[in-house]
Amino acid sequence: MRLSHSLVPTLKEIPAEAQIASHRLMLRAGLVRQTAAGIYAWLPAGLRVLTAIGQIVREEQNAAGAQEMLMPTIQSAELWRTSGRYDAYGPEMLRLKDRHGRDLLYGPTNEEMITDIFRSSVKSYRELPQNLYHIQWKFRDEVRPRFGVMRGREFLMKDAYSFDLDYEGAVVSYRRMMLAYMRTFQRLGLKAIPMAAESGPIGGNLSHEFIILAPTGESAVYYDAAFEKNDYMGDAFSHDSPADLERFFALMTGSYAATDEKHDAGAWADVAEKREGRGIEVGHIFYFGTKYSEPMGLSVAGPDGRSVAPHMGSYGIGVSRLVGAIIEASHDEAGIIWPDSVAPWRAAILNLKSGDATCDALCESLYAKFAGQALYDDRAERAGAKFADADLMGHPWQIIVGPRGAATGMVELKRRASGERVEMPVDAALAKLL
Ligand code: 5CA
Repeated sequence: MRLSHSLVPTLKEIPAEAQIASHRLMLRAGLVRQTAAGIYAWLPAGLRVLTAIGQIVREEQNAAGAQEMLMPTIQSAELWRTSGRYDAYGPEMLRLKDRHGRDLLYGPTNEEMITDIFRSSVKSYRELPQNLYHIQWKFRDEVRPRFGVMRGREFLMKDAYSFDLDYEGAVVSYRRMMLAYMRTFQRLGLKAIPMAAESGPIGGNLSHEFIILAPTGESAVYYDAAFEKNDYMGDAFSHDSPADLERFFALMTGSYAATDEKHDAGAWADVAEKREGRGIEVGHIFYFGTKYSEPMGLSVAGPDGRSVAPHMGSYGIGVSRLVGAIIEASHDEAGIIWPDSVAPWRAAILNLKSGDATCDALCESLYAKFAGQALYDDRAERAGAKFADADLMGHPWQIIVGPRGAATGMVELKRRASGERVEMPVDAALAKLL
């Protein structure tokens, strides 16, 4: 993208309405604009990040054997009455009426809908287990939407739903998702801690939240220092081996974490080294057994011919929240520091003298080689403004092209995370980045 003709409205001044770093930086870097309380438009740079995160989530869900589908945002109230949640959900649910006076709602989650779809087509235990997911917008009419996309009213969630014949099978599905989650967060450049959780209105009795550590996180978190080692990830565990998954789960739940230091004093007794930090919840998984399958009449023929209600789980990741969470975990005074895996562009090309024939030609040839993976700052701005915007936008690499170097085919390569700048021939810079 050429910055001169792009909608990347960066701001020098600090937006007064934003209380936390990620919200300020998302507005200042031109990623989003608020269109109503807790509702955001994703501008081109922001959408590229959201898409990159969604893609990593998708790849890890697929690797764990989950099938992608897409369910609608608008749901019928009738469906939610069959589970009893239409009345139970409360004012967080956005209720609508169509022209015939029928009650509809904008989905806050999809347990009922997937149960209904599954019920109409799956008849035998031989078709189990299955796991289905989608990445779709949700609406929750939060009392206090705040912190930008971290607590929005409309937000993008990946939600997956597992169906197993029995409890033992459901536990394997649950552990498989936990492994997929840890790999997902690792690829996003985040340290995540699975923390046993209350399951709340979604229901069930086996539930974990995934908390990522960020100094400005919403809640305090106390955790075993063992979580800081990420060496349990790698390829040491397979999604296909129940024994591996059991070992992995034991490792994950063998260390303790809680948002309340006083909670469960006994559990802390075994913790060698207790750490204290701040955290942001980026995912939440639940096993809830037959909570939906039974009242909604989902049953399959079991091995002995008798019908059984499948055991279910649901697994959420806050895809749009992750954009803010990653920034909370990775920024400095100058701006965002995108991990390579989710950056909107791999590099920015900074033309320090737009209009100079040598600089322009070198930048154009570089830009062409990146095939869409670079943002070209071709604006008629002074160098200082380009440096500031590139730091603010957080591109992992900056390729700085000035008239003196360009004359001899030299550019400067800056790594945003370390601030290190090295002068090198243009081909060497390309070889390093492509
Ligand atoms: N049905 C289950 C799992 S699919 C569910 O809805 N779980 S949840 O309520 O915990 O939401 C899943 C994830 O969505 C959360 O971990 C959080 O990361 C994200 N999320 C929830 N509410 C919001 C919100 N208001 N704004 C942004 N992200 C949110």
